[in-house]
Amino acid sequence: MKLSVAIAGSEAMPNAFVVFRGVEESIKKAHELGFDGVELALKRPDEVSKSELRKLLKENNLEVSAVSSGQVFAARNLYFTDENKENRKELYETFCGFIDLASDFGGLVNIGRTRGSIGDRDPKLCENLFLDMAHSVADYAEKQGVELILEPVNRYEIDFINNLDECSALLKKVGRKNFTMMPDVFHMNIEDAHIGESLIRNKEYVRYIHFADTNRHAPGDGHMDWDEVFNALTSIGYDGWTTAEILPYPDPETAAKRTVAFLRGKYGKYYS
Ligand code: LER
Ligand code: MN
Repeated sequence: MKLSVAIAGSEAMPNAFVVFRGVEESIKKAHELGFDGVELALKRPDEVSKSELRKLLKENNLEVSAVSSGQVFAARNLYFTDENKENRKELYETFCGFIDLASDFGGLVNIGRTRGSIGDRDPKLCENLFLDMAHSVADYAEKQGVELILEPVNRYEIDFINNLDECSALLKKVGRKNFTMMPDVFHMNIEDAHIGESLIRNKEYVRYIHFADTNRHAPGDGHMDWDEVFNALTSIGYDGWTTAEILPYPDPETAAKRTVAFLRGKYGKYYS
């Protein structure tokens, strides 16, 4: 497995759930502290220049693990279940931009809160709005060799697709090879009855994973059963990215250092 850390541009909102802010400084820090990659949490595709990014990654011997889109929802209020035509167009164009970026860097684009909520609307209508946008972005992504990864998110942040079973059921309806799943063990701790069993039951779709402890602090700083997480991932043959998407507590550097020390220490054999 490989270890990545979520980062964002310097003006990212507090709820971006990233460790470091400012792309250039973050990439340097991630390298210094012992990560293999960075997940780019972006509001807009043009926040980073491809040539600048390529240079920084090369200098720091890092990869992009994925492009994530939570801020497109949190800061721009764009989401898959929106009925408004203009907003849908803007969302589609934003995702095409992320897909273009991912076609050179990492090959994966996440859909977390950006799927949007249901609220008091008809759930079937919302599902159809989601599927319509999912098919459009999957078609574009397929041409670019990129995959979309849908993230189950806990009920306190969104009311649509909270656990892995719900996500798999929706992914079956999406029915595209390049549209799979990104579990986040922080959300799973709230929503899935059993983390290990749920990962195993939904293994067909598990493509990428977010790591945080139960309190969203660095892995090892809460009461997550990490043996269970690693045993389940090993049993399904998972050998991809594990990305720390945690609160920068007590400060970004300490949170990142504690993540690396814990995962490369106690669970080092999974990262060699
Ligand atoms: C939000 O809680 C989260 O986990 C992000 O990865 C998705 O927007
Ligand atoms: Mn997450």
